[in-house]
Amino acid sequence: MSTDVNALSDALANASVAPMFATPEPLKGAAVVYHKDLDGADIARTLAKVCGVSLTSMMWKKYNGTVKTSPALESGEGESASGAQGILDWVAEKARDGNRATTHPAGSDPAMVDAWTTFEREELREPAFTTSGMLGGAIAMDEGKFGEALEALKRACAKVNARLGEAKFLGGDAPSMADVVVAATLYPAFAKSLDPEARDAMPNVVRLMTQMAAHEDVKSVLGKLRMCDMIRMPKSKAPKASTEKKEGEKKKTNEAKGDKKKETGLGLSTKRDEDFGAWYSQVVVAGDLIDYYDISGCYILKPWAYAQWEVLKEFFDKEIKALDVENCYFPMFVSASRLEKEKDHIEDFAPEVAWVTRSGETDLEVPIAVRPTSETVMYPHYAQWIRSHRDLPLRLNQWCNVVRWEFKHPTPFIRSREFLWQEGHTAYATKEECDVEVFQILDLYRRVYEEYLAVPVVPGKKSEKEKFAGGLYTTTVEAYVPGSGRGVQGATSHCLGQNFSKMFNIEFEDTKGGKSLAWQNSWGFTTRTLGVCYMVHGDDDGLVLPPKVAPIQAIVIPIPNSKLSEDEKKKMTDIADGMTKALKAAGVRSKLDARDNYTPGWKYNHWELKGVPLRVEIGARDMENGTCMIARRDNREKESVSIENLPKRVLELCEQVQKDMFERAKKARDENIVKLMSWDGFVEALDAKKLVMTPWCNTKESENLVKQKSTKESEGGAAKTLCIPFEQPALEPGTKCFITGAPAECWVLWGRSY
Ligand code: 87F
Repeated sequence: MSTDVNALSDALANASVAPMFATPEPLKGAAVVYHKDLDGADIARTLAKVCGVSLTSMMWKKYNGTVKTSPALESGEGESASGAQGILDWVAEKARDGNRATTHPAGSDPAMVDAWTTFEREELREPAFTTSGMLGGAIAMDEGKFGEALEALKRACAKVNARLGEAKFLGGDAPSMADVVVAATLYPAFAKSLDPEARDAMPNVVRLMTQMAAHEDVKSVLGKLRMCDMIRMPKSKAPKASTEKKEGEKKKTNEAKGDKKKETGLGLSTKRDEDFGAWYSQVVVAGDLIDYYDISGCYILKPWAYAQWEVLKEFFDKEIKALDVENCYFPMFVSASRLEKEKDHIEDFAPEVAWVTRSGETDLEVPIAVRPTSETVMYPHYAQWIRSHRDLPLRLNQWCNVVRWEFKHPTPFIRSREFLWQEGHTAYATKEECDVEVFQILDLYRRVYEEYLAVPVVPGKKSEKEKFAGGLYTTTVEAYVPGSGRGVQGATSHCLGQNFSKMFNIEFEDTKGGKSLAWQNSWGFTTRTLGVCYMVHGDDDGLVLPPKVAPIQAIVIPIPNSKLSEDEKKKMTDIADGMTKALKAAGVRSKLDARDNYTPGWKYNHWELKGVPLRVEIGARDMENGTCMIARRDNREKESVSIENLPKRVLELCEQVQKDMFERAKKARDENIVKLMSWDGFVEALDAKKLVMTPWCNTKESENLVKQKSTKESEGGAAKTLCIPFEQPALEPGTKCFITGAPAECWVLWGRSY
């Protein structure tokens, strides 16, 4: 085809000129491209439009030429080309020969432009088309292939992103052919398969896309750029009773894991260590914890998650009652005058407050806020209730929801716009009493994480910059997520000092008849705790729940085979039922899964995804021997046990699993905290997903400096102080702050964080 380019050139009609591109020489003649939807002709059509090559678009059914593949092109001179690439090549050549200033604008490196168009063809196009095609229904969904394509797409985008980091456009300062083809290719991928989390990782590509999408000629061919808010997988077909059963009977026992997944259609398509964010998004849905809702940042907590929240709630509720804290409930609405009373407290948070401004069609006379926390809701009433030292201490807690209209990327459990929590608000006559309570509560938070969720935490004090601005000091338990390398604030217990009592006039007559301001604390933990647990323990097969919070600790699954008579099958179910009852009687949260419309393989996957710690299987051989099998979710070990000993062994294993999970998480955490004495290696350590302990001068300026430098020196984002751990390594006299060189006051823990 290349030999006839000049002839074709002559045959092309005058063409419009893209305003943001160098003006091409008008080309003469015309060509028609016949295409179906989603067949790749978009790239050629866009390039043609932008570069002023006249290309008319016709639907495939109008085509009466000889080639079989869509799209196809015919020029006025009888020239033809077929297939997306063939047509793109033709257009590119046409544009290039007609006006090289457009495809390779002045100031660009021609080799670079060509390299990026080759890259588009060889690395970007296939995964972009596969993912958006599968999600859009044009290509049959194959979850394995989809996962691979999505990974490849992200890798390719990462390359584009890295290149754009140094340049305005792929070819240099002006948009070139490479920018057009890359943008056109990514258009459907941005609409369907690159969700906000994926896009967060490629800010330069997003910039290129929005720039290109603003281009009139691009818009006229490709339309408005739509960005997907989440990947919507086509609904997987629920296993049909009859076919599932037949498959199960056809297959003998112990299918290989891969086969099992194929058979059941269950399983995660993204591996945790390949794309942590995507893995987490999948695991919380596949693990039956949440469902998405039609308001961004709001999630449905399904029974499987809510039951875990209830376990934590029950523990904590009992413990605080033992400390004489009483439960109560305050309204969820707060007036502007009260909310804004404590200026320091609200200043930073104001943008996140949600307001009710209307009822029906009528605007409210004064808008009311939805509680983001209840200090300002409760304290005006504390002022009324507290008159004398005899009214103290006042120790109240409420279990409720709060709303914070976050603008950062939402993540189920970790950052949502509405969440559940407990908030404790106490008032004492003295600071000493407050101090004691702050630490009692912090230790309960530590226990929630370590004893229940099997997640190790670092208890410590927040820096001045990171503490709750309305209070005196903030204590925290900080967890670590190895998969993302981020720290996460687990829960906080604040001493508020007398700041709020001053503002809200919480005054009491002391023992000597004088007036004193109350000393106050507030403390809270949220449903985030659960998200941390899922992130820390989950694996490529789904959730891994610690026994202490698992709503079902042991799932009992009978494995009948096709040789068994109906009577024998019934007998097996009865035995399994008896085993379940014995487990329940021993205090094990257990359940029998005797559903006959699912195969054992399907059930294994199902309960694995949900993270059930122990699976108890009983097969035909077991039935003869009076035994059963126990399989651990956390390390996949299996053991045979007599049915008689089952409850005792399951109880032992629950303890063992709980302990092992904690130890494993602790080891992973400890291995990922590095000590550094200077800035050298700081960003490298963060990039290697580590937390960093350093000697520190304990000043806000140094924290700002670290924020600045870590942002500049890496694309992974800023680091901040997580806490000043209460357990401090020895600080040799004369040790200098790692960043300012001033005398160090303490060790501090740094990290990127949620
Ligand atoms: C968002 C909007 C408005 C956090 C907010 O930590 C106000 C706030 O006050 C706000 N986000 N906070 C701090 C909450 C402090 C404190 N409250 C009681 C707790 C634990 C429970």
